[in-house]
Amino acid sequence: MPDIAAVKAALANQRIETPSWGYGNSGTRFKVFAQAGVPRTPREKLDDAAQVHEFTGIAPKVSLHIPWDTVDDYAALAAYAKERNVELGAINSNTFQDDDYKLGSVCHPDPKVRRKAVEHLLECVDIMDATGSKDLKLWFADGTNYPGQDDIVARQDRLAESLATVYERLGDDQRMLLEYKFFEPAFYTTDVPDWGTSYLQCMKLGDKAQVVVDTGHHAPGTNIEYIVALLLREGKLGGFDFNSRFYADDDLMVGSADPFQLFRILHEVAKNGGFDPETNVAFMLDQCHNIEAKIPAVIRSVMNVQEATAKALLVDLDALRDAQATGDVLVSNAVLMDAYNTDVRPLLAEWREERGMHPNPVAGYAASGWQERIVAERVGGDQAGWGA
Ligand code: AOS
Ligand code: ZN
Ligand code: ZN
Repeated sequence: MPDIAAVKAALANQRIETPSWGYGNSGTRFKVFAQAGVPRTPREKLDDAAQVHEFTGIAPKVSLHIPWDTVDDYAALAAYAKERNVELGAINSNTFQDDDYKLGSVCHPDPKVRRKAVEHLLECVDIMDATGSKDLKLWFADGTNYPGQDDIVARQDRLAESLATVYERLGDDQRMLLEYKFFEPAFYTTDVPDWGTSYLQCMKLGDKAQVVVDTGHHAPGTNIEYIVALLLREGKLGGFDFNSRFYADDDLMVGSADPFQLFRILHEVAKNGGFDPETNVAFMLDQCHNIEAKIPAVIRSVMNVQEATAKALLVDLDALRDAQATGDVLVSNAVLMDAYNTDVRPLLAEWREERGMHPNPVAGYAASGWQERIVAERVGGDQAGWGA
């Protein structure tokens, strides 16, 4: 069995990035349910993210979304984050909330619209320079609704050209992470629908372009861990947008719909070096908490990833390899299931206590008084954008 001290040491290296938009009000296209105490400014989002980090110990980074998190002085925002014991993570671009983008952004048939979209992406890199962020995370709502509406290959060419311009602008230690999603908002074609398209675009761009796997962006039944294993093998897994789905891109708490799938994904990550700092996989959440309290939901999500990680680290890889080599199907499967069925909560409570933390982050946060304070002090909270 894996050595528990080694498992605990590996857990100490884990870093999960939480999304600024997860702290704001969000909803569906039918209704946004406003909650008391939600942040009114990017700084207040950072204040809340700092609470998540304080009670979990593994969530020191916060992703920003531009223009939702626009401020006058990004360096000052990064300094504010540091004062709160967190730091700014990926910069997420937004080329999907402007009338000009009705027919697409970086794939739009009109070069003027493409230029506008690229200018926005370049501005995001400027922001990265100011904040010290290393990752530009790109998701494009581009696509078509009707057969014949536009030329599929020409749109790929426009995408490649637009991305190349932004790629050239990246600093040596900056990356571009290209997300894919097989549907929504377009109904017929989507310009980056799957990992293959993202991979092909990234491969042509170079080493600083990698694929992001958003766990909510696949057709039902897709074997996501298989995609993860292949991308790790190619050195092209840039990161995750973690969330859960029952039907579409639900953006529910990671590990809530299918904790076994999360375990299987993290097993492939663990087995294929994805937790090694050199591999540089960004473990991000991309969630919206429409009906549940936001900070406790983010804490719960971080804990769900941590629990699945602990189980993945408990897989006896030697026993697994032996069983696989001898073709012992039942033992191979049993090795995985033994790890998955282990209750790691006592181990994690002990791990937290060893670090001077509350053994139960949800209870620790509830007892802290922070929720009561923000409900009393903040009036008129910010909207996250929507339930994206
Ligand atoms: C959209 O479905 C993607 O998941 C993006 O990551 C998006 O930018 C994010 O959800 C915030 O809206
Ligand atoms: Zn996403
Ligand atoms: Zn999404």
